[in-house]
Formats: sequence, structure tokens, C-alpha cells
Amino acid sequence: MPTMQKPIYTGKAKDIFETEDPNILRTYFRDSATAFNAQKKGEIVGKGKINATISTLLFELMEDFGIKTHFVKQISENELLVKRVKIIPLEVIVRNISAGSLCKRLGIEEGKVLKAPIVEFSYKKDELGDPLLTRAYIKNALEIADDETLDKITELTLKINKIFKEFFLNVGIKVVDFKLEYGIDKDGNMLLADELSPDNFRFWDAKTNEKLDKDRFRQDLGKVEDAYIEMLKRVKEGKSKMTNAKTQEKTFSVRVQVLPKADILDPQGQAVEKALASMGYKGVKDLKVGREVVFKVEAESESEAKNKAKEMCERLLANPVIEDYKIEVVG
Ligand code: ADP
Ligand code: AIR
Ligand code: ASP
Repeated sequence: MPTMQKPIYTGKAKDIFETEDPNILRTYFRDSATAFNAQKKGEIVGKGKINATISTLLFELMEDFGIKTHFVKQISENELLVKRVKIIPLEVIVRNISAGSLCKRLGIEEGKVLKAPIVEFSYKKDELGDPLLTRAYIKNALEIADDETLDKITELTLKINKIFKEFFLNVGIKVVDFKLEYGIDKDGNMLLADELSPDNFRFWDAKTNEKLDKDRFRQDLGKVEDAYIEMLKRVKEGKSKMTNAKTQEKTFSVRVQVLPKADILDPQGQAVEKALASMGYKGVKDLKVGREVVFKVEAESESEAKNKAKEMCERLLANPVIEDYKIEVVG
């Protein structure tokens, strides 16, 4: 629930509040939806909490890949704590498949897979309808970023696009395009900011091309809430697939051979040796009967897996007084 505290900024979809820490802000994700620079307004029931959670999961994904973001933590269903930044007033858009304003501008059909991803910049200014900018406009007219910053943003955005494309394809989603915002924190670091949600991404189901994002609201396609719920499900699925893959990566297969020590009486070995002799196998000597134990163990490295196995042998898998053991990490 929104508190009595007054927001320092009320945007089209979020309210921004100060916290006791001047460097940390609280963002409250509302259900309100706008399109075409607020010309169309409405509500998507449940969107606030879904977008807060999807943003959380995707910011965490970014951090996992070493991308610096403003995200601190989710503190309630609708609220995140974020690092305060000075937003660079650019909408950084990356496109993989033609849609939206690209189609309108160029008169091409929706759904064309672009020869390579396109990064473009729009001026973040609702009153002007977020116009598309050239580099010269940004550097020499607006003076909001120089070549070095724009190169850095472009490189980072393409890296982020690669991560998202792979992450979402893994759960049957095509990333058509999306919009990012970057900001500068108090120490001068450039951080990925704002939100990561179906409000600023176009997501299509990879099999059916069904739209699962704000285009359902923009184009009155119906089942808007369902699309957001579906995307939350897919993001969660993607995260758990990643966790499983990580666990598997850090799992080692171990084979332990346990044998009676050379100088220890092995009644079972002796019995087998005797039986073999009576069957006519002459010259069988020093026969020992042992056992093999195989298992998988989670560890950071092969040597850690070996050490764990050794401890397990000493404590349970072998009797070190009368048995020798040999540990092999096989995969
Ligand atoms: P809009 O301003 O486009 O209507 P929102 O309703 O999402 O968008 O409002 C959130 C506002 O907060 C945006 O203007 C966004 O640029 C800004 N913002 C996002 N993250 C931060 C941050 N970490 N620090 C400061 N401002 C931020
Ligand atoms: N976007 C742009 N401005 C606001 C938003 N959310 C996002 C759209 C779409 C991408 O940027 O959601 O994913 C490109 O939008 P468009 O309208 O330029 O085609
Ligand atoms: N975010 C912009 C708006 O709310 C543009 C859009 O999403 O269509 O109007």
C-alpha cells in the first residue's frame, strides 16, 4: 500500500519516494498503464506487483552477468529500493525484430528479423513525444552525452540484449525489442536503472508469436492481465532453469573403491579364493573382496569434491582401520 509519504516524483507507472538514506530511493509500481506518451490511459489489474517482481528477477539476472544496476532489493510486492541516480534523459531502445515505431517510420511489416540488432536513442521527453535522436543531436544540441558515453551505452545495451535473448528463448519467448534507461550514481558509475518489465519490452511467444506485453493494452488485444501473469511465470521458469544448470555445473561424480588392507585378514576374500580353487582355478592368490561406492557431490572444484569424498570415507564409507580406499573424480 502507498504510505502517507509524498512522492518526490509521480510518473506514468511508478511513484518515487525518498528514504532515510539520501542515496536510496523507493519506487512504488502502480497498476496504471499509459501508451503513446500518455495519450491512452488505463489500468492493468495486478501489473504493479508483477512488474516489481519481474524487474527484481531481471535486475538480479543482470547483476549475475556483471552488469551494474540501480537495484538494491524488493521490499514489498509493489516496491523496490534502488540507488538514486541522475537519469540520462535517453530512451535506449534495442530492436531484434521489426515492430512499433520502427514499422511506422519505415513502412515495413511487423515481424521482420533484423539483419543485426539496432540500438537507437530517443529523447525522454513526453511533451515532445520522445523523438528519435541522432548522435549529433545528443552531443551538440542537447549535450547530454558524449561519444565515449554513447559508445559505452551501445556496447552495454548489446551485451544486455544478448543475455536477454538467450534467457528468454530458453523459456519460449522472442525478445522483439525493449527500452532501457541508464543513470549516473553519486560515485560517477553508470547504472542500468528504471524497470525491466513487459511495460518496456515486446515479448512474443516463440511458437505462436502471441504478444505477451504492453502491446496487448496499446492495441486493445484483450487478455492484458493474463499476458503479464504469463511473463512472470516464464521469467521464474528461466531463473530456476539457470539455477539448475548452475548446480549441475558444480556437481562432480565420484567413484570410491574400498578394499581390505593388504595385511588384514579378509575372510570373504579367502572364501572366494577357496571356492575358485575347488572349481579348478589354480594359482589364484591374495584375493580381496571390496566394494565400489559411486555418488555425485556438489563442490566448487574437483579437489574440493575429492576432499569431501575423503572425509566421507573416513567417517562412513570405509573403515580406515582395516580398509584402504581409492577416490576417483570421474566427471
Ligand atoms: P515516466 O517518468 O516515464 O512516467 P515512471 O512512471 O516509470 O516513468 O517513473 C519512474 C521515473 O523514475 C522515471 O522517470 C525514471 O527515469 C526515474 N527513475 C528510475 N530509476 C531511477 C533511479 N534509480 N534514480 C532516479 N530516478 C529514477
Ligand atoms: N518503450 C519505448 N518507450 C517507452 C517504452 N516502454 C519500449 C516499448 C518497446 C520499445 O521500447 O515498450 O518495447 C520500442 O518501442 P517503439 O514504440 O519505439 O516501437
Ligand atoms: N511509455 C510510453 C507511454 O506510456 C510509451 C508507450 O509505452 O507506448 O506513453
